[in-house]
Formats: sequence, C-alpha cells, structure tokens
Amino acid sequence: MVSFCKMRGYLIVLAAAVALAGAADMRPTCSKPVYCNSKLLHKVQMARLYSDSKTFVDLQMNYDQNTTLNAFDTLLNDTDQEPSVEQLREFVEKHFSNNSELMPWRPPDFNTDPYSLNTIQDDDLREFARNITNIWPLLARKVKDEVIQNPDRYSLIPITNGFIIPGGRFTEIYYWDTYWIIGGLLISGMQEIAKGIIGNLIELLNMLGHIPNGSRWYYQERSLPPMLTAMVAIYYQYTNDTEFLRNNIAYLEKGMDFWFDERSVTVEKEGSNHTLLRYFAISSGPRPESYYEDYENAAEFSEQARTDFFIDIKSAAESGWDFSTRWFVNPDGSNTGTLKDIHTRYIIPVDLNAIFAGALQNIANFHVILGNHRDAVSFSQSAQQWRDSIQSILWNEEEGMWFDYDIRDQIHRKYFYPSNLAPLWQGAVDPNIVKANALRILNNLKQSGAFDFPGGVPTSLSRSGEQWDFPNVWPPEMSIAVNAIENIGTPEASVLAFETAQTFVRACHSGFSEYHQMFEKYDAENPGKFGGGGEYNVQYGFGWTNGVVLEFMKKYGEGMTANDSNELDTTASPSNSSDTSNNAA
Ligand SMILES: *[C@@H]1O[C@H](CO)[C@@H](O)[C@H](O)[C@H]1NC(C)=O
Ligand SMILES: *[C@@H]1O[C@H](CO)[C@@H](O)[C@H](O)[C@H]1NC(C)=O
Ligand SMILES: *[C@@H]1O[C@H](CO)[C@@H](O)[C@H](O)[C@H]1NC(C)=O
Ligand SMILES: *[C@@H]1O[C@H](CO)[C@@H](O)[C@H](O)[C@H]1NC(C)=O
Ligand SMILES: *[C@@H]1O[C@H](CO)[C@@H](O)[C@H](O)[C@H]1NC(C)=O
Ligand SMILES: *[C@@H]1O[C@H](CO)[C@@H](O)[C@H](O)[C@H]1NC(C)=O
Ligand SMILES: *[C@@H]1O[C@H](CO)[C@@H](O)[C@H](O)[C@H]1NC(C)=O
Ligand SMILES: *[C@@H]1O[C@H](CO)[C@@H](O)[C@H](O)[C@H]1NC(C)=O
Ligand SMILES: CC(=O)N[C@H]1CO[C@H](CO)[C@@H](O)[C@@H]1O
Repeated sequence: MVSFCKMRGYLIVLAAAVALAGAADMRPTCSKPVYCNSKLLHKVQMARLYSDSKTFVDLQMNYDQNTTLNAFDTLLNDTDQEPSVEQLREFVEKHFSNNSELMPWRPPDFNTDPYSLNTIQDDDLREFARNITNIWPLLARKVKDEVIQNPDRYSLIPITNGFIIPGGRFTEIYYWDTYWIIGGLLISGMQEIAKGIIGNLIELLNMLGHIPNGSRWYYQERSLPPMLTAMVAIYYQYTNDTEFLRNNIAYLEKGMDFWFDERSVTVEKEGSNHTLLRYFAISSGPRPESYYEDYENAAEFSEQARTDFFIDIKSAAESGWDFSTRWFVNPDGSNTGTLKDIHTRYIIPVDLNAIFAGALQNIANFHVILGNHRDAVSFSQSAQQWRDSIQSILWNEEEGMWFDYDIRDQIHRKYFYPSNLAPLWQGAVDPNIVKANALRILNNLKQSGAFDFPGGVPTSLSRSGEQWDFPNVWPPEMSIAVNAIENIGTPEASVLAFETAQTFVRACHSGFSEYHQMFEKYDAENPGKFGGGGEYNVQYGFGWTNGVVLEFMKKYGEGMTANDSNELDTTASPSNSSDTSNNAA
C-alpha cells in the first residue's frame, strides 16, 4: 500500500492515504450529525440564513439530537425535500437557540497592575501594558453548568477550568492561540489560570486523542500546530511546578503520538530516509463552520477533486494559516492561483517540524527534571533525529534559509514567510550551523524587504486577498520572527530583533490609542490599522495579540519607546506603584 516515485535524488514514500479512495471511506467531520454531517446542516448552511456560516453551528439544540433530526426529516417529507428559506428559518428558530454557553468569569489571580511590568521604562508603554493586562477579565470565560449537564445539545465541547477566549467570533478555547495567551498571562502574574488552561487542553487531548483546533465538535478531526509542550515549558519556567510535570508527562507524550502516527511522511534523500510531518486532516465534507464557502468553491470539481479539496482546506485550517498562498500549489509548483489550487498535503512545513522537534526536546528536558534518565535520553535522540531531518530536507544551502518542501514537485518553496525562521525560534538547529550561517540568514532577511514595513513583518509578500498573506501582520508570526532572530546570537541580529519588536509594539500602541482595541491581525503598510481579507471581518480582543505585545514589552522594556521623541531617562528606576504582595513574581 505504499507508492514510491524517484526524481532528482529524492525518493518520496507516499502513504496510501495520499490518494484516498473516496468520501464514502472517510469519517465525517465529527460524530455529531446535526453539526457535521446531515441534510439539516446542508440545507440550512446552503440557504445562508446567517452571513457568517459559523453562527448556525454555534447554536444549541432545544431538543435532543434524534428529535431534531426526525423533525427535519418530516419537514423534508412534507416539502418534497425542498423546504423554502422561510421554512428553514422557522425550523431553526423552533429547534435551536442562542443562549450563551459560556459565562463571564473573573480569573482568581487577576491583578490590575502586575509588578513585572515595572521593568518597562517608557511611561506610555507601561500604561499600554497595564491597559492590556486589564483586558484579560473581559476575555475570561467558563463553560456554563447546563452545558456540562447536557453536553449532547451543544457543539461546544465542555471543559472544566476557566479560560481566555481569543475574542470576537472566536468564543472557544483555541489550541495554538493559547501558547501566546499563556505567555501573556504569566507575564501578568496569572499562573493559576495558565495552569488551568493547560489542564483544559489536556482534558481535550484525553477525550479525542489529540487537541482539536478549538473546543467545538466540528473541529474534531483537525488540530493546530502542536504547542502543548511549549506551553508547559513556559509555565514551568515561571513556577518550577515539578508536580505538574510529573502528573502530565504521560499525556504530553500521548499528544506527540497523534502527530507521529497520523501526520508523518517519509522522504528519502541521498540514500537515507527522513520522517517529517505535514498537515493532513482527513474527513469528509466541507468545514461545517464554513460550509457554504467550501461547498461553493468545490462546486465545479469532480467527485475525487472535491473530496481532496475538503481535506486540503481542513489541512490548511489545521496549520493555523487559513488561508494563504503558502498552501497553493499550481501545476508548475508555484504558489500563484486561488483557494481552488490548495494542496496542503504536498507541503512539508518548516514551522510544524520545528515545533515538533522543539516538543521532543521539551519532553526530554522534562524527563531530566523528573529524574527519568532513560526516557530523557530516548527523547533527546528523537529530537536530534528530527533536527537532522529538518536540516537535510528543509534547509536550502544555496539560499541560506529553511523553506517549506513540496513533495510532489520535489522543490523548496522559496518564498518569504516568517515561519521559515521557526527552527531558530524552537532551538531546532545545531548551534554550529547557526554560527556558520548567521550572517547569510540575516542578510537574506534584510534583502527580502519584509522587515522594512512600518506596521510589522507581513506574513508573506504575496498580495492575494487571503488573510495569511500580504499585507497582514499576525502576532504569532511576529513572536516567531523576533525570537528566531534573537537566537541567531550576533549583535546585529539582536538589533534587528529589537527593532522588529519595537515596530510592532508601536503600531499596536498607536492602533490602541486610536481605536481602543487590540486586533487579531494588523496591516504592515498602515501601522496600527487592522488587517483585512479572508473569510470574516477583523476580530477584536484579542488573545494572542495581547500576549505577544506583552512579551515584547517585557523582553525589551528597558530600551523600547512608544515613539522616537520619547527619551528614556535611564538614570531613574522604574516606579514601584504596584502592591507587590499581590504578586508571585
Ligand atoms: C437516536 O437514533 C439512533 C439511530 O437512529 C439510535 O441508535 C439511538 O439509540 C437514538 N438515541 C436516542 C437517545 O434515542
Ligand atoms: C420520510 O419519508 C420516508 C420515505 O417515505 C419514510 O421512510 C420516513 O419514515 C419519513 N420520515 C418521517 C420522519 O416521517
Ligand atoms: C443571538 O442573540 C443575540 C442577542 O440576544 C442577537 O443579537 C443575535 O442576533 C442572535 N443570533 C442568532 C443567530 O439568533
Ligand atoms: C526555579 O528554580 C531555579 C533553579 O533552582 C531557580 O533559579 C529559579 O529562580 C526558580 N524559579 C522560580 C519561579 O521559582
Ligand atoms: C526508505 O523507506 C522505504 C520504505 O519503507 C524502504 O523501502 C527503503 O529501503 C528505505 N531506504 C533506506 C535508505 O532506508
Ligand atoms: C489606558 O488606561 C488608562 C487608565 O484607565 C486610561 O486613562 C487610558 O485612556 C487608557 N488608554 C487607552 C489608549 O485606552
Ligand atoms: C510621542 O509621544 C508623546 C508622549 O506621549 C506625544 O506627546 C507625542 O505627540 C508623540 N509623538 C509622535 C510623533 O507621535
Ligand atoms: C522598588 O521596590 C524594590 C523592592 O521592594 C525596592 O528594593 C526598591 O528600593 C524600590 N524602588 C523605588 C524607586 O522605590
Ligand atoms: C477553519 C477554522 O475555523 N479553523 C480555525 C482554527 O483555529 C484558528 C485559530 O487559531 C482559526 O483562525 C481558524 O479559523
């Protein structure tokens, strides 16, 4: 069941799953038909009762699932299978409602003026940082008891502890967003809630065998970049909570198995096999929360092409980059085209593999702390192997950069994305390689032009109209870029890292002063203005933005200013306005 093709010295071993037989063999998007796989879902979504397709799948059922499905069957029978839009609307109003599933929640360790922000020297930025920490309670939620008691009626997957939502239409816990949210919470002195949130993710992992995109059933069959161990690592840094490591190490390992078992692909180069990961979320049908959009995009495809398209769309959503020319693969191997050219399965992404290598190393480090030496050695070796594979397959010696690798065309995709730097961010590169290439990498970045914009580093240089492309600046990619560049370790690199962080903080600060909002994404060309494009309007809040801006201000607070005319008085020490007894830091 394994097929091979040999070209240019690369032998690609494509698992049988690459060419799937057809939709009939596949599991549905989730185990709840009303929300994932039913005539009801199809008819309601195609009728466009709501402008955002996510609205319907977030409603709760007034009756149990069978009653709802039977009643819909009756409606279909009574209308010769063609209910009108009005009849559909009436049906939904009778059988569904819109009471919120979540309740506002006051995080127990919330602190209006965390002591750790006092290292920020610039008065404007220090106030900005305080204002951001004061947003946390507005984004804090807990699942209502009625959802926990009657889970069958909701698309929300109940989780036990309180958590922080990203904001806007994203009113669930989201997997990779949570990494930057937790970073911000820890800076804000909120260790208990950070711990609770990690506990929620582990609860989801136990329930489903992996952590879904978000805590909704319709996200069941796809995940997001595997940042769980990285969250535990920063939590540990702030707490030394060895007990937490001991209690959870087995789950962290289990979380790795999912990726290795279900997302790996083997590439042979120069006589040796390398196992790496890709995004590959297999299930049938359109994404329930974007049902109409996916269905329409695939309208003219053959049955097989449609099946493949739905998988590639979900796989791109699994990357967190929904959507981007990064996943477009044209017949000629280039990244031009439209969403219809999406072929996520052909691409071995740099960031996913760097994150996985980093996760293997994190687990090795946890085993060292716990005194499990044999496990520590075994995970260290796996981490080393993964780093070697990244270097063999994703590093481009000519260009001095890591690139996504296209296994169909057997080429590097030589486009600028901040994700190219992920091996540096995750410590997934041999220090000698970093040292030997420091200057080339830095020059490569400077020459790309991506670091010249006043609003931050754009996610790509293709102006496609997709939201993970130019001119949009996404906070997690800013964090990846800044930390990666800092990890190059030269004074020139430190300067670029600082300037990159400062540009973004200034842009967010000016946007906050003007709009009194933190956005999920920004515009590289217009500092502080929100980014556009994609499938939905810009959202406010916003969890990961708050986390990244706090991270940068904390990291560089001694030298960073809100604008060039703000001179820092470096002789004065920061004010001690906070009540330190409130702070663990
Ligand atoms: C709902 O219907 C399915 C299939 O028709 C049946 O197996 C299941 O027992 C029913 N559940 C309830 C709670 O009635
Ligand atoms: C709808 O019609 C089909 C075929 O006539 C029948 O088998 C089914 O029981 C009907 N469903 C309901 C809920 O009346
Ligand atoms: C849900 O309720 C809110 C406020 O109660 C309302 O504004 C909104 O339109 C409702 N949405 C749906 C889909 O009914
Ligand atoms: C954690 O332990 C290390 C090593 O013992 C120590 O240096 C550090 O200050 C501790 N951190 C916290 C937050 O307790
Ligand atoms: C690579 O893997 C394939 C498939 O498992 C195997 O046939 C081949 O011999 C391996 N090559 C090397 C060099 O191990
Ligand atoms: C930040 O908070 C302070 C104190 O609550 C307030 O005066 C100020 O207007 C806020 N800044 C912005 C930009 O909203
Ligand atoms: C710089 O910040 C100061 C203090 O907030 C403000 O008065 C000044 O207008 C700002 N200058 C620019 C160019 O934004
Ligand atoms: C700030 O607080 C620290 C710790 O309590 C103290 O040592 C220091 O003198 C204070 N600095 C000022 C300027 O009050
Ligand atoms: C397709 C989809 O809704 N995927 C979501 C997964 O989570 C990210 C947030 O990290 C959302 O942006 C995606 O929309």
